Amino acid sequence: MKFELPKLPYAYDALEPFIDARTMEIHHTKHHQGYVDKLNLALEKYPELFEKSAEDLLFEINQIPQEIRQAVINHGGGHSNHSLFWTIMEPNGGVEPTGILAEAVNKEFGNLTVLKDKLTNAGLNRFGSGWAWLVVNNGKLEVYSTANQDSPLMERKMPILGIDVWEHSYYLRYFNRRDEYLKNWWHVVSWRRVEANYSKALKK
Ligand code: MN3
Repeated sequence: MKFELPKLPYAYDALEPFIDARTMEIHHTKHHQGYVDKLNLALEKYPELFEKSAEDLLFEINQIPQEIRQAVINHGGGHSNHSLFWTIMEPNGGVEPTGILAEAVNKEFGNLTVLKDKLTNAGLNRFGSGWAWLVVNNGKLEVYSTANQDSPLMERKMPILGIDVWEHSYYLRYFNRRDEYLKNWWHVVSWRRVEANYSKALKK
């Protein structure tokens, strides 16, 4: 089955004022849709690959035919990364985690503020376009960033939180001020969903 653009779990204006409605709409209907369309196009010659999820394609990236591998990295990555991104944001977000994620964060980073600073810096220091990530790597939490749409899944790391730092995710409201976007992004993070992703990632 061809890949499809997932519906947003909230309205385009739900994350205002931190992320504006116009940005959300263009980001979802143009950028994310573009990754979905180009992923579908790339797989046309290998229709058996439509049976896999984008996540499986990325996880087994070395088994993808050479001629479409970079397209799967770019557009499969774009599809997978954005599908995660929409779900780890929510209106009235920022409610701090209290369960197993909070425990792991305190153990590995000291406290949540340290983790947020690390993620913010990962996003700030990513030159050009890319993502800041909180991943589970061999059962442990890790912060890092990737360029372009490169997915942590290609390195066998399970992404549980990703912050899009491509300019298209903030330029209309914040212009060149990525630091301000990242500071405000914490108002929309859904730690509840990140925690659910964490508990799933531990089982893999
Ligand atoms: Mn994006």
